[in-house]
Amino acid sequence: MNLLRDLDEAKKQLTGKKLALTIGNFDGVHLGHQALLKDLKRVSENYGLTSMVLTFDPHPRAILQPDHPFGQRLFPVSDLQLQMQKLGVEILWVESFTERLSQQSPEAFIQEYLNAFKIKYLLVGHDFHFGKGREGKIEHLLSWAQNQGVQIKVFHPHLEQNQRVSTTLIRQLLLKGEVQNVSEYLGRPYQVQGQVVKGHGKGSDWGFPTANINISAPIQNGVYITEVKVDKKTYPAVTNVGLRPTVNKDWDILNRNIESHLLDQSLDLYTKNIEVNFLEFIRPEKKFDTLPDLHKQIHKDIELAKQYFGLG
Ligand code: RBF
Ligand code: MG
Repeated sequence: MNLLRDLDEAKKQLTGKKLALTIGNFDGVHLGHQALLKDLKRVSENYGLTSMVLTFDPHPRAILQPDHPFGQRLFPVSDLQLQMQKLGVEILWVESFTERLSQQSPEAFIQEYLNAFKIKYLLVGHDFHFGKGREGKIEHLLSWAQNQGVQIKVFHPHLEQNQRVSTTLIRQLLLKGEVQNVSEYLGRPYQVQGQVVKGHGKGSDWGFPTANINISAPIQNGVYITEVKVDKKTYPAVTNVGLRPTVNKDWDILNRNIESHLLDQSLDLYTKNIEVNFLEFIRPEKKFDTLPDLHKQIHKDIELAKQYFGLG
């Protein structure tokens, strides 16, 4: 897969290429996105076109609505790149989303980003908008396409178990801890990645060493059955997401922590980069009256996770 980073690079690399293009955020590359990308690939193969995805980073919402609760991406751009590659996309163009781009009229966007290229097929989601204030609508594209001889396809929401799959749906499920449903809509588990930092080491003292990462993730606080990937190996685990109210005196909201205990392992993962895949929700995080109560519960959580993995 070829990676493009800006308009100049795109102009240089795409001269003479006939394109099957799609434009969008593709945050999460969920099953709906995957269906659309398969259509892009099929059409490009059938008609001898080069398949290309144009996407933006940061997510336009982060610039347009900085206070929006869904400002944060579900998955980083590096993951988007990986998924696009897996799906056989030939060119991925990640354009910087800037103030300037956000102020561009729909006409200017068409002029600068579409007319510069030989687009034969343009595939967009039904809710696609572009240009300043989301003023650019699919109707704009349809009349442009008619003049240019471009074929346009508007992709309708993908249904899975009678649900329209969308990034918003996935976000809502994550905020309820429903990670099993999330996996079904994503086609893979929700995951976070980060570098293991020093905890206060109490987990080890209490017989359940943990690997902590300090990243914010748009997921419900609670205890989950997970898989932790590190150094290309996968370990069954149990993970607490939250504020540790039992031990944290002033429940520092900013100090949200993702803490994983690897089942039947005693690895020191300090400074390693780990990936936590969320498989099942066990229970919400809770403030216990005493430490022994907390420990008893954590040992129950560990037992439940072991049963899930058939670890007796
Ligand atoms: N801390 C809490 O205050 N409440 C919890 O419900 C809670 N559940 C946990 C479940 C698991 C499986 C693990 C590994 C940790 C949990 N913790 C919880 C965090 C716990 O307080 C922390 O691991 C120790 O303080 C050691 O850092
Ligand atoms: Mg720890």
